[in-house]
Amino acid sequence: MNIIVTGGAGFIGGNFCHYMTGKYPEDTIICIDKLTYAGNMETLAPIMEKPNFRFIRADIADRDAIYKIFEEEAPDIVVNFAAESHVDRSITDPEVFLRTNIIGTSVMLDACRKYGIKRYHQVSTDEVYGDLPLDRPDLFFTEETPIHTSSPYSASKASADLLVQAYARTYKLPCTISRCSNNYGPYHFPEKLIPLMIANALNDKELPVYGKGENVRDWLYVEDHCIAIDLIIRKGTPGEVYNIGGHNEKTNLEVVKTVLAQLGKSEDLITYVTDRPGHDMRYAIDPSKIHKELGWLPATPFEQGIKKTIDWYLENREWWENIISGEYANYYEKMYGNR
Ligand code: NAD
Ligand code: TDX
Repeated sequence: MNIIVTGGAGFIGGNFCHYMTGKYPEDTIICIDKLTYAGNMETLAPIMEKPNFRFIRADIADRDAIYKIFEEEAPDIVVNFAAESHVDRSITDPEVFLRTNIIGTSVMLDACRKYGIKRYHQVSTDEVYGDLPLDRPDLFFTEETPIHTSSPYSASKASADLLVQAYARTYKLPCTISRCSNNYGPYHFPEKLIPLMIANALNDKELPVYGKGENVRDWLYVEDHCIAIDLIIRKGTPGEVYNIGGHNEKTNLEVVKTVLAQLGKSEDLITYVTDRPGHDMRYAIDPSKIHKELGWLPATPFEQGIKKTIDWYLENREWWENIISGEYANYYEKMYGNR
């Protein structure tokens, strides 16, 4: 099979390309990525020479470029990871989120309609459900929870989901959607909580915790997300949404303290900074549908996953130090300079 993976030079898409090229030598993975600030060819370096992997630099919102790729590659399956993915950036500059996450998704869907496809899979997020209160630990997001977004990022991802559902119903396009909780693991860009805290701690820099650090996220090791998507594209029912989550809720402060403890660094590095505007309080996924229908369960417990992740950042300093020394340095100054 020919499988197009968009956004494969990013965090989760990159891990997915590693996973799929290793597991299915008979399939061809064609990675399409625009290489924005978040795309990194170093992430793909270990698989670039594999005979079943190809990289094409293209923008998913560029209709001509995408149609040409479909004509040449005749994909059976498309998995759309490509997105602007950082909530803080969406608050500062929403427009590019609308272009990539909404227009880009519509171009990918149109290409699938025009050239035909066995499956289109949209990689979405639990953030489309909004947030849950801290004092109701009994509440979880199910696939029936209404869309209720908070940030320009989540609004753009929810818009994309609605488009996918419209194409599935109106044009009978065989689509699936997955909505996953927060991922962590290797190749995670150091603007997101866990890799930022690891990098700052290793550099003895302050660890900026938003507000009181009491917001809760449901953390899933990235490989478990990749396994779930692989199951959905092969065995999931077209037209369905699948929630993916680890039942692994932690406050941000717990996560930050875990990172510091593992690195043997002092909690004095923690600095409380101005909260994110519109900051979602708690995300918590009910993954029972994907468990019952496809037999998926997370394989990596947090204690094991966070250790593997920290070890990876220790062993791959060059990967993240190159990022920090580049464009990202300017972004960091802009985002945290006056906080
Ligand atoms: P990322 O920011 O690390 O990677 C995004 C990739 O998309 C980058 O390689 C970037 O170059 C590429 N890209 C951006 N705009 C593009 C465009 N117009 N055309 C082609 N490529 C483009 O993001 P991530 O954390 O790996 O997230 C991947 C997907 O998973 C996103 O759709 C995100 O919404 C979703 N998701 C992420 C998480 C998480 O915790 N990180 C959780 C749930 C869902
Ligand atoms: O410096 C920081 N300090 C801090 O306290 C950063 C970067 C984050 N935080 C907090 C904000 C959140 O409560 O940590 C939590 C996690 O923040 P992010 O890593 O930015 O992730 P989040 O906002 O939860 O969104 C993530 O999960 C869902 C991904 O970035 C999205 O792409 C995904 O859809």
